[in-house]
Amino acid sequence: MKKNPANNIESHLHESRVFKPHAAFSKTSLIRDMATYRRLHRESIERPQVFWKRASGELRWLKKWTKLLEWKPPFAKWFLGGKINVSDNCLDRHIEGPRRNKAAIIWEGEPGEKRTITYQQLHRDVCRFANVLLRNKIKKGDRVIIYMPMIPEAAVAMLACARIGAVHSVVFGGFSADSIRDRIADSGATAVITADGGYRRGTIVPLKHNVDAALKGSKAIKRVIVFRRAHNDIHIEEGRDVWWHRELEYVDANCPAAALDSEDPLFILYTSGSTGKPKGILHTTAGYLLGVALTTKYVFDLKEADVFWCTADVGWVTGHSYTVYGALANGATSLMYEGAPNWPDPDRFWRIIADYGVTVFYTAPTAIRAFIKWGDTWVNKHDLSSLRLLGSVGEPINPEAWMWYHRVVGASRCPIVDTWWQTETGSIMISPMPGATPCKPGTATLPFFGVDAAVVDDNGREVPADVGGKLVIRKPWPSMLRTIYGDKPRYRKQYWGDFKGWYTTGDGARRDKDGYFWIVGRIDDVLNVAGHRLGTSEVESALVSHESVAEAAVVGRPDELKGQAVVAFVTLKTGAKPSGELREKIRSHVAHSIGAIAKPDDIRFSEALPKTRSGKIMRRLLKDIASGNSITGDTTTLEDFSVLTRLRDDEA
Ligand code: 7RM
Repeated sequence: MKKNPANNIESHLHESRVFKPHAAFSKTSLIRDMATYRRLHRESIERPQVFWKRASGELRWLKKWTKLLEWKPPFAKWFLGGKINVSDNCLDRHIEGPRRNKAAIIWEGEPGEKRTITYQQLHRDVCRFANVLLRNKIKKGDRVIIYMPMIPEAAVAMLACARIGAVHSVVFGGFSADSIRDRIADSGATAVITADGGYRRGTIVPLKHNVDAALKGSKAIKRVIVFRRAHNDIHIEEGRDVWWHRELEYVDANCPAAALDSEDPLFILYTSGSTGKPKGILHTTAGYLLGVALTTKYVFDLKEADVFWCTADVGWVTGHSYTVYGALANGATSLMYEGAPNWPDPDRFWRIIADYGVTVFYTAPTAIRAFIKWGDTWVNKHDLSSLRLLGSVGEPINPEAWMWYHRVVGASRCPIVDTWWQTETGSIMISPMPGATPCKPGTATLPFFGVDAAVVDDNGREVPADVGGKLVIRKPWPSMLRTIYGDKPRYRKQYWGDFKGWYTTGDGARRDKDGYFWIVGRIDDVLNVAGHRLGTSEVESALVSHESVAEAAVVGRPDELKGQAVVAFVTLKTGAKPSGELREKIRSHVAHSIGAIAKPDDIRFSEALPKTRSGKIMRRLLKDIASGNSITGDTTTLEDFSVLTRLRDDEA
């Protein structure tokens, strides 16, 4: 254990397993060794002009940029003077060559329909739908809400907005009417693109119905365009609502991509703030596109024949950056699946991988922990030998889950890229290079090109190895957020308020002796036990490494003696039964693996944990429950409200 004079976050978990990339993988990869990675990373930081001039040459510019960066902290502009179009880069330039008839999107609906859409077809669909937007008086700069199921038309709608310069704001299809209403109000949107319904766990999600409820009593939305997906009964408001397929009858497929400014807004995506109203994260055109294009290429080591499956919904930033923009900018084949991973059975994902020969699979730790819970048999039933690379994003991946993913899904053959980034960063910031970086279970390893990441104490000094602190980014990067839509003061304060000119991520981290970054949890969630500051992820990883534990979340509860007591919410694997004895065993297991200081004072068994739709555990809500307080703050991003009610009923 390290001394802790500067009130830093302590680290108790030490992982010694190292997995080097297999020679066969490295041989054909873009970055084959650490020397190459380090040389390029150094160049990107020390000679950004050289690095970004070369990198930006991978995009098609309608007019070349003249100035790389204008940095008036905290406001950045990248690639000034350039004209470019995201949809042109994702579509038009591919159809001029051999990718014309390559699959751009392979889609499977939850009920089982299959569609393959080539680049040429997607281009045509996007052009026609862009003309539908124009016909409906949606123009450059207008904000458009997209509230769709995971169907190719969600991508078509996004790309069509991008084509004409309209600013999309995708609202996750699982969100309620309230969330839509808030986002319309905040963004000043004038149009909504939706579907009648979508499928989730065998039932129809009534999307159009939710939109109607959201629009009640408001005149802000002039047009609702409805795609027919589920054929459920819906109401059409004359003068406001139109059918997607009917509109297509009036347009042709000729729609030149608008020459947009590098800094023209591309989209707003709302993320829940810890309190109060959601924040509209604003991304612009050229820098964002370059960030996602470059990270997709290098982190997933893309090959022309890959079938790339990022399981994230397009309502989440990962869906924007990797399912849609990053994949298509690279001319890759992107797989989209509409429904739940356990519908009709817990092997749906593995079935899809086998059916389509998925080569690169990118998912979240929350899903991986669910797969573990459901059992290996579901995975082993299928031939997953097409897989060559696995990815993880969204939370720290517990070493236990990493090992399972590696062994059971990857057959000990596939590298795993644990990618750290945020809605705000736009693209992956910290990740292994799969052909070069030796991996350790639980760390996102090293920064991507152009990323100057550091772990610092409250005075902004870098902390020594294995001491925790705040994760900051010390230089602007092309795909960074530009502001919080309509709230510059909040943007300045939230992200740039701690250290002058440095971006505060809000995450706690430590670096090990090899310089690898280990995310220890959100700074706001750090526990303070008898003067020791502990990140949540190490304690949770210790819990998850117990054979009966599927998932865990730890929070602090005020304690007179210790400042905070550690309360662990634990869900058990199928077959394990809650008991006093098991509780004691788990407590000792934690004490044994990371030390007595982290031993939970209290373990609460629960069937589920409160999560966001993207699978992140909402510890803030558990904190309220653990302390016996009423729940405060925003709960609109909560996946399943009944989880909270059940957790509270357990208290009674
Ligand atoms: C892409 C995304 C961002 C927050 C971030 C972290 C956590 C994401 C990892 C991770 C550890 C990772 N955007 N996070 N990836 N923590 N290791 N590989 O998730 O805006 O929704 O969330 O997610 O706390 O700050 S997000």
